[in-house]
Amino acid sequence: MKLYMTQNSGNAYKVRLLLSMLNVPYEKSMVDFPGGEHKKEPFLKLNPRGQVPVLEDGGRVLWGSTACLVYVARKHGGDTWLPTDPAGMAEVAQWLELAQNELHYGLQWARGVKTGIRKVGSYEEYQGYGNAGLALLEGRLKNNEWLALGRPTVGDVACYPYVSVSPEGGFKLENHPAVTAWTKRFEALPGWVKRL
Ligand SMILES: N[C@@H](CCC(=O)N[C@@H](CS)C(=O)NCC(=O)O)C(=O)O
Repeated sequence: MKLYMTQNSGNAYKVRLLLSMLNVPYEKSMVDFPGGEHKKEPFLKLNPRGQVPVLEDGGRVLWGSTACLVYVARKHGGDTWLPTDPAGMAEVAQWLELAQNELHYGLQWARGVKTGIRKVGSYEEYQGYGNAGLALLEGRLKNNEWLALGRPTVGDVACYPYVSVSPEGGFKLENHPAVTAWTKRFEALPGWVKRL
């Protein structure tokens, strides 16, 4: 497998985490963001959205962290990280949904504004979405060790990266003790790797 990524991409980090936790060998292909490689051919053939991550496996090309997580989990993790029974799969999908909405457009974009990567949009609006996401996670994790099914799943993998760096976006994780404890539990899982 080949993972197209950048050093700073939290969405690519999700895929790196799962590949490492499942012990799947892969090659990293670093995309030159400053040089605009992701917005030109031939990269646009891999992902017409012009974004990382992209995963290539034996001629199959998948873009977007959710698709990559689903593929890796089902191909290498059996039912453990993403089951196929309707209720179990849907329970996990709720957290994939949160990761793609409040966490991405809230936590990540607020962080983008604070760190100067993102030049457009309203910090206050992003902060509102992000805080709504953190409150939702806190509510769930107050009484549950993991987001779904009582065990780590791709739901946790998808939510962890942008939560873990949310203080860089001005979010106060100390106000969310259950979320903080969950990040520590996640970091203790076998195969967990640091951001690059
Ligand atoms: N929903 C996509 C979002 C991907 C995304 O926003 N990737 C960022 C890096 S973390 C990117 O490539 N940004 C460049 C751009 O959007 O032009 C996913 O989950 O993979």
